[in-house]
Amino acid sequence: MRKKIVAGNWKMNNDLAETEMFLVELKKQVFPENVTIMIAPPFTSLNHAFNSLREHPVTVASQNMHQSNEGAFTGEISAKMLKSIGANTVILGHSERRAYFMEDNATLAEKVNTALENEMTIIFCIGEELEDRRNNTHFEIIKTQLSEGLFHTSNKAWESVIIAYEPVWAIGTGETASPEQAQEMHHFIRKTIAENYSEEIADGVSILYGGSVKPDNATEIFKQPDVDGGLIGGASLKVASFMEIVNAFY
Ligand code: G2H
Repeated sequence: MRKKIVAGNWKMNNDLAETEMFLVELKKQVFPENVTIMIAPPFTSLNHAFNSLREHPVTVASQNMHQSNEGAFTGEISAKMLKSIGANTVILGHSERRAYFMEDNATLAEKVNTALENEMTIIFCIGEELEDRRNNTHFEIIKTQLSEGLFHTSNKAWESVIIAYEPVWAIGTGETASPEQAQEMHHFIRKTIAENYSEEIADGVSILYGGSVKPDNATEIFKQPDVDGGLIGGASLKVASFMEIVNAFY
């Protein structure tokens, strides 16, 4: 049975006081046992969130990290720093990192290696742009992102990898991939993993959908056989809508 996961990617939202308000509300909730819940606050709130949620079944993840373990990289955060505050999970390759911070597949492959060396769990994001879908190159783009960023890893690495498929054209736009489009791509991703590793590995990997998931579309998306949950941006910022999505598995 694959893990069902709902992860909230806060992006550059919520200062410390807002984080605290969110956490107070979150800790009042009843969490379903069959869903792994994650939140990825900004760096300034990570330590507080981790300490606050110690007794609660919520994983606190980082939105990014640098590929080097230490050094002269002003403004960056290392895996060791994250682990020292209890953040053992990291989102890598989000399309906003790729687009605005020039993270290419080669850099992401290095980040993947560093995360694995540091025994971290990775939420590896992939997704095509609107142009790619219009040109019918979306499958090719996804295959390249996987092979250049991730497929150099060992079989064992897949115990620590979660994939998030986020079509760029659906991110923060209110536009969502249809459940059928999501299923089609998730199935393709799983098949590609099977071809490069094994059926067993592909069957075990959780593949999350991301891109304007909201309480009113989550159930239809999560119903798809190859969709194992979601990476949620805007709708994860309020506990009420986040929990509706957490409870959207039928
Ligand atoms: C995609 C998603 C979270 P949103 O970036 O990673 O954000 O749900 O706001 O589209």
